[in-house]
Amino acid sequence: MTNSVLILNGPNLNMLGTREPEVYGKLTLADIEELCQARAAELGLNVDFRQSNAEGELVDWIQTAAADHAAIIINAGAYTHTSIAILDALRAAGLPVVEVHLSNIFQREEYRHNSYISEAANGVICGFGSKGYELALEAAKTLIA
Ligand code: CA2
Repeated sequence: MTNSVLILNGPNLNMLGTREPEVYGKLTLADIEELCQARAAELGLNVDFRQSNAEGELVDWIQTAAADHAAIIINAGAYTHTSIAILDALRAAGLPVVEVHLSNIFQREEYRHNSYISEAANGVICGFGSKGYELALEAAKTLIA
């Protein structure tokens, strides 16, 4: 049984740290990956941390996730609010799913209040900035056990 967690990041999250620090924090995505690697080591997990701006690439990664990973953590960025394709892939993956968002999407524009992803997620963490990724790893550990 693998202890590897696939952490997926969607469109524009590669821009973290360059703009809108008041919404998304000051850390870059590389900083967040470092936090995840450190927390995962404490939890006895391995992390495979990826980002793509392409919806199809995210779907491809979800489709093959079960071969090498025990759980998926996903911040699908704006695809959260639009992508039935990612929802369908997550449903078919057969793995525990933790949805994470840096910002509290419910405090923001109405079009961010709906998440298609949530229907396939065991749970959702939002509004805690980069700490949410660490919380998601703890949740993933519980779901894998
Ligand atoms: O709060 C989150 O984590 C989001 O998933 C972030 C997405 C947004 O579309 C979701 O509604 C909520 C956007 C990430 C884009 O981040 C940027 C950061 C700096 C500069 C440009 C974009």
